[in-house]
Amino acid sequence: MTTPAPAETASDTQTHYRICPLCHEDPDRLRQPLIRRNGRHEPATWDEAFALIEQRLTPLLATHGKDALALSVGNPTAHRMGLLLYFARLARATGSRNIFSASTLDQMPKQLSSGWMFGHWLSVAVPDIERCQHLVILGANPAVSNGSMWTVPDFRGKAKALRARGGRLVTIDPRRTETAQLADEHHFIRPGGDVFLLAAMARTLLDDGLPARFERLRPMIRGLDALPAALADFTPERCAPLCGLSPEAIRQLARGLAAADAGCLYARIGTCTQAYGTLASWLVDVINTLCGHLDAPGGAMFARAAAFAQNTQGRPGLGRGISTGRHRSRVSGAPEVYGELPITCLAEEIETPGQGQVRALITCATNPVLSSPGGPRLAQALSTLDFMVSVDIYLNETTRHADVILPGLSALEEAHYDVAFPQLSHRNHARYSLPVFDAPAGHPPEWQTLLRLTAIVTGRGADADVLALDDELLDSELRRLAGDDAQALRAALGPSQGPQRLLDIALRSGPYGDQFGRQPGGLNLATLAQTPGGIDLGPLQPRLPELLRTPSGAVELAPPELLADMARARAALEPAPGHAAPAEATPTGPAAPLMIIGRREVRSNNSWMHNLPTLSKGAERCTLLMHPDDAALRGLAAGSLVRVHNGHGSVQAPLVCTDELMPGVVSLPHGWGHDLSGAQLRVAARRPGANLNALLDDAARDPLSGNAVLSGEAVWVEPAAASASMAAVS
Ligand SMILES: Nc1nc2c(c(=O)[nH]1)N[C@H]1C(S)=C(S)[C@@H](COP(=O)(O)OP(=O)(O)OC[C@H]3O[C@@H](n4cnc5c(=O)[nH]c(N)nc54)[C@H](O)[C@@H]3O)O[C@H]1N2
Ligand SMILES: Nc1nc2c(c(=O)[nH]1)N[C@H]1C(S)=C(S)[C@@H](COP(=O)(O)OP(=O)(O)OC[C@H]3O[C@@H](n4cnc5c(=O)[nH]c(N)nc54)[C@H](O)[C@@H]3O)O[C@H]1N2
Ligand SMILES: [Mo]
Repeated sequence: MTTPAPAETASDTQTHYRICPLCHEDPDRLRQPLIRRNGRHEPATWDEAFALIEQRLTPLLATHGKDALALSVGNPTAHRMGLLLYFARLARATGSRNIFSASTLDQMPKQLSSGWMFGHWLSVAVPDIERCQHLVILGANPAVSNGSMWTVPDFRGKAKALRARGGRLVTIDPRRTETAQLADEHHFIRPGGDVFLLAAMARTLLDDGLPARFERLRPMIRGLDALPAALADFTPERCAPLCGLSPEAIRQLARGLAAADAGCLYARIGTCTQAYGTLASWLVDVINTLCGHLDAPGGAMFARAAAFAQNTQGRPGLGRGISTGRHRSRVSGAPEVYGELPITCLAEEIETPGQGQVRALITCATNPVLSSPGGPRLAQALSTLDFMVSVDIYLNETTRHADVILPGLSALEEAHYDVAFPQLSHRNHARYSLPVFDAPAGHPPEWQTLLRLTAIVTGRGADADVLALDDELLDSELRRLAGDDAQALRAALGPSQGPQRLLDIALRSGPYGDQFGRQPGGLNLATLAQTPGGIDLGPLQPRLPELLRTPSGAVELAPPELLADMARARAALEPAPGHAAPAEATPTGPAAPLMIIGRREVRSNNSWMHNLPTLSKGAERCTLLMHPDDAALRGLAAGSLVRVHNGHGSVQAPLVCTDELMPGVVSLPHGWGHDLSGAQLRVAARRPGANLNALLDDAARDPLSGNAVLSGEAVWVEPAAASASMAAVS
């Protein structure tokens, strides 16, 4: 299933990229809707596309009910104001329980543990790096990723400044990453072993006695008393084999943090995408709290975002908290978390007949055929759907299954405000960017496309007046928020519509806002738009207890769900009678499995930037990294093509030998595998790379958050067929 190489050369394609290495100029980026007819995607008008959606979706929903329509939304949504604000409206309007997203391939464990501890899903503590003197980074590579659940532009510059002022940077990762190369100290960790490292660190802190700095937090927290028992079994000695760090190193990491006046432990995707993701995410905040670094300058602090932040709304210091499991997935019984089900449940929900079976799907800015474990299975399932719509800018591995593809505008053709990221920022700020180019005539912005889909699924039809619908939705939201003042607020907003209007409301009613005139000089969209570089709202400020929205009004240090889940980790600690501990039992010979992890790269963004010549030229990036000793043991030559396989799949990639990998661990980046027929990604197809997710188990999840396990799956590596190997090296 290989797409034939296109006739044009790389230099032909490069002439299309005069402005910037964004997809704006990519000739493969879709500029009009596509409809699939007789297995081929053909250009169509917007009216034809929406009419077909109405014609197919309406009877399907009438016959099979709301849950027959699933929605799946992906990462670029977070970077487009219209998508983020209006996808939520569409999802709500469908009333479907089958809502999926890339969050369960990513940060759901951190959102869940933060929700339980602080009362809201986006109350996530981030390092105050500009004042930090001791930063420990676990399972994250901000030098490449630019920070995640931590908005921190120019991480490199900030890391260097931290060291220049005498601070210390420590990294813990199965790979000596680009971030590790900036650090004073690096430790390897066994993939999936974080909960054991963190529990042993927390136990060390309790054993040592908490620093005086902790006393500031004591009156604001609940559950401290439950920790000693929960952590009792997790001695550094028992945890060491499971995490791969020595007991001395574990103690020293805990004591280093406790001794620092301004210190912070930051952990990210490496600690989330594993079977103990929520436990690990929680223990990170437990450690920061026990050290007294939570909510302290230079420690782990909370942003106060100018707009859209739930933790700036409602009654300060108290709230309903969060809940999960309001419904469960039909086939596996996975609990709903933050309104979603795990994306790795989507395939089985399509495959399994019965009441509530998923028969239709709307995808929005997501490519789960490559980005989710079990992608080949999902692709097969998508091909059996009765109807599929993709709101997407490419005909790719996922959208090739869609009956209708509805493309958005290029990022340069729309205004932008980051709805989510300022809530996770290392510094408070607000920035609004105006479009660089006018939108092409007749091409609706994505918020209007999503509203038209909303109109269709709510029975108003494809010809509904979407601007009237926008007004209507706004009015009902204003009534809910402002009650009797709704009319006055509406009048104060003027004639704007869509995401801009929502942004204006959010800014004006936000913590720096003009409060619709009651706070002269405060923020509104008009003033922000006049400051193209954005407005610096200053360093992070302590926010406890005001930020909290827990029912108790305290930081919940020991949520019952997490205490209960510690039993799983405890079971892994205790070797079965007469057996060696799991880590010690791991075979080490040439036939031994290796543990596979992923990797990010500056020139690649998940699965969708491989079609841009500027980013894809140069050395092959989809390579398998392996420690030289592991390669020697298996007789594998550096530069050769190797086959990586297990019970889930088999892929091939060129081998790179490097001691930056922990022995026993191999690394392959995700988002590759552009050799599936029916996609139109002509540059990417030339060097398709291998799909890491074809090797991962789509049934492996963190039971609390539903997050997929992406780290530590066992694989075997052997030389690929000799003929294929020659082709790859030539
Ligand atoms: N093994 C492994 N798998 C992983 C990860 C990992 O570390 N290891 N990382 C996971 C993470 S953190 C994430 S976030 C997910 C990402 O997974 P997804 O959310 O599925 O994101 P992508 O695969 O990048 O696909 C993005 C899609 O959005 C489309 N798109 C781009 N811009 C726009 C736009 O402006 N509008 C619209 N409508 N569409 C647009 C692209 O064409 C593409 O189809 O991958 C996850 N998968
Ligand atoms: N250039 C670029 N930037 C990106 C992206 C991209 O694809 N390219 N993706 C964006 C997205 S969607 C996200 S979510 C963020 C992610 O941002 P980061 O969290 O910084 O992501 P990674 O670079 O994948 O770093 C994860 C690290 O965890 C390590 N790791 C793997 N398994 C384990 C484990 O079991 N335990 C521990 N402790 N570590 C482990 C990996 O070796 C890797 O170094 O990046 C964002 N930024
Ligand atoms: Mo992500």
